[in-house]
Parts: sequence; structure tokens; C-alpha cells
Amino acid sequence: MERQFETRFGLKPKWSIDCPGRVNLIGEHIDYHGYSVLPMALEVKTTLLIAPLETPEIRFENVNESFVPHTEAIPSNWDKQTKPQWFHYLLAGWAEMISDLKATQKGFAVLMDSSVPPSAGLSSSSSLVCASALATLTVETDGKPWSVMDKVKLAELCMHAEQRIGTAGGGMDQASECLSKKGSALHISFNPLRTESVSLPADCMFVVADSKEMKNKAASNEYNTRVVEGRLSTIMLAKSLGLENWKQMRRLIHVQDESGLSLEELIEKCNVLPEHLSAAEAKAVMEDQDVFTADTRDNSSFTIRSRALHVYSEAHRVDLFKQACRANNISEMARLMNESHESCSKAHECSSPKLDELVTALRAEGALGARLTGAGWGGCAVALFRADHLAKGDFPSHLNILFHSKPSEGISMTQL
Ligand code: NG1
Ligand code: MG
Repeated sequence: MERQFETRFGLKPKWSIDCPGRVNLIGEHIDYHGYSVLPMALEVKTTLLIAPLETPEIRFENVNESFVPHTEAIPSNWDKQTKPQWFHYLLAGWAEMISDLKATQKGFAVLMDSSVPPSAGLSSSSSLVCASALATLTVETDGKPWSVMDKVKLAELCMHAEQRIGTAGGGMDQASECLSKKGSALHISFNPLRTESVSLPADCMFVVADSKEMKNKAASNEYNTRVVEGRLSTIMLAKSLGLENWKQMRRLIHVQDESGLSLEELIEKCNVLPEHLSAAEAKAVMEDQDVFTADTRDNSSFTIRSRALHVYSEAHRVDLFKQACRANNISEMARLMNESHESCSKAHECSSPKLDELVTALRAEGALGARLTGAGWGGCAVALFRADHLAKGDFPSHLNILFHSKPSEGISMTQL
């Protein structure tokens, strides 16, 4: 890759940035409600080679020839794009870092390579955003990024950076990819961002299988619809519990914080919610508030009760899963993964027929537990097997096993 860099740009790369993909073990579609999640970083990663340029421009090139090069003149006022191309994810990380540092916008050349499968729920998008933010910080500090920012701050910054792409994500991916420690999964809590390494039982392994159905969630409004449905559920539940400051609430965890109810109690309370709301009913619920994103404003209906039930029950499963990991209770971990998939598929409706089929096939192949991972509507499933099960190559090919990965290290920068 270093030689390619020299051929393309006529200079040597100075630094290399590595940022892994991640697989979420449990805790789906709940980070944007403030609830904790439990992913692990993967061995597949995005690599950026970079070198400063004298000219006022950023030159983006990709080892993969199907991604066309792009030159961005600086100063640049790049902002949100409706149909993002590959380099927009890099620009998102760059723009957020520049605005945080109030920096001078130095020119640089960047060559990207990535082994994270795109649109597969393994968060290739965040690995681009995070790698680019660190690349920018490296250029701006002439190779001393950690002298001005620690990794927690970097992760927080990257959460905001990715919102520039247009999805109202919750921060799991950037935290996982910046803060994971080799050998452990990561329990991530939000507001404020905190993490705890969780060791996984030695006699089990996680296998990632690809449904081969691609889903670019920035190019459709399904993800943001789930976010908005959750905001509407929050307001309705808060009102039904008589919480006077409902106008300040947007996340289901706010209802828990304000009411002091347990997750089990909140699951009961969800029964008062209607299953669907028309657009007019949603407006009446909001009163003078506005919870829409630009791309959900024209939705004609919203699902309420099932979405809230998914979030509270999934949040509870994350707590139980963490305890099960600690207790080496593999069958309990598996049971929770299976329940999580049912809830994602039926209540949150973020699976797909292909993904449901893949999960069933993995269980038939001996997986103790299996579930979709990431946003869903296609992409990958993660399955829990006994460690002495088949090696990767011995799985039947129709399962499209990508890897069984060991938990990897988060983002890093190397001087070349
Ligand atoms: P994917 O689509 O797997 O990158 C998205 C969100 C996460 C989280 C999951 C669902 C971004 C960057 N990522 O992940 O924050 O909400 O969906 O659990 O928006
Ligand atoms: Mg993503």
C-alpha cells in the first residue's frame, strides 16, 4: 500500500491510521435512546495512509478502483449530502475535527483501503469517519494527535461527525471502534460516555455471517424513522406517566430517569401506548415540539408501542448478557441473543426475510444463539458457537461465513 501511495501522489506516506470494524453482540437500536450496548471490535479494518501537502487541497484516493478519486479544495465548506459517496464519510470526520480544533485546514493526501465489508452492519462507515478524524488530528498536530486529545474525546467527536452524513445514530460504533481493547468486548454507556471491558467465556466463539443483502442506511429513511418513532413513544409515555417536563424528553431513557421506574415496570407501562399513529395524530402528540428529521417529516404513519417495547426489553437483555458473560453462562448468552433477534425482527421490524433465514440456518448449523447485528434490513448476523465447533472453512458455503474474529484493538496511529 505504501508503494501505491508513492505512485499515486509522488511522495512517501508519513503516517498510517488503522480503525477496526465492529460487530454488535447485543443491544440493537438502543444507543440512540441512551441505553448501553455490548459490541466488540473486529480484525477487519480501514487503513488510511497520509502525508501533508503544500497545496490547499485534500486528495482522496482509494485502493479499490471502483471508488473514484476526489480532490477537495480547502478551505472547504463541505456539509451534509443526501446520497453520500465514499469520501463524504472521510470529509465528515475531517470537518468535525477541523471545527473542534478551530484549525487552519492543512492540505494532505490520503490513500484508503478497507477490509470491512460495506453496508453489512459491521460499521464500515464509522471506521471511515473515525480514521479520517484521527488522520486530520495527526496532520494538524504534525504527528502528535494524543498530545491534544484522548480517545474518549475522539470517540465523542466522531459520534457528532457521523451525524453530518445524515443518520441520527447513537454513538455505539464510534465508541467501539475508538475505545475497544484487544481480547475483550466493550460495554458502552452514554451521557457521559463510559466503557468497561468484558471478557468473553473462553469456550465460545462468535461467527459473523453475511446475508449478502446490502443496506446503505444513509440512503433510506428507515433508520431515522425508528429514531423518530422512539421520540414519539418517549413523549407519549412521559405524558401518560404525568411527567411534566415531557417537552425536554427525546430518548426512552429520559422516561426512566424521570420516573425512577425499572425496565420491567416500563415494559408494563408500554401497554397504554397505541400501536400506530397517523401523521395527524403524531402532530397532535408533539403539540408545539418538533421531533422529525428532514427525511421523516412526510411519513404517513408511525409505529409506537412495539418500538418502545423493543427498546426497554433490549436494554434489559444487555444487562443480563453482561452478567452472563461474567458468569461464563453461555446458554444464557445464547438465549438472550435469540430473544434479541425476535424482538428486532417482530417488534422493531429491522430484519429482512433473508436475514431471518440466515439466523435460522445458523441455528440449524449448531449455533447456540444467533441474531442480526447492526442496523439490520440486510447485512450480517452474529452467531454464538462452542469454541470447538467447526473452523471457518468447514462451515457450509451457503452461510457466507465472513470470519470468526477475536476481539480486536481500537483505532491507532503509526509513524511510518
Ligand atoms: P450500523 O448501521 O451497523 O453502522 C447503526 C448505528 C448505531 C446503532 C445501530 C443499531 C450509526 C453510525 N450507527 O449501526 O449507532 O444505532 O445502527 O443498533 O448511525
Ligand atoms: Mg454504519
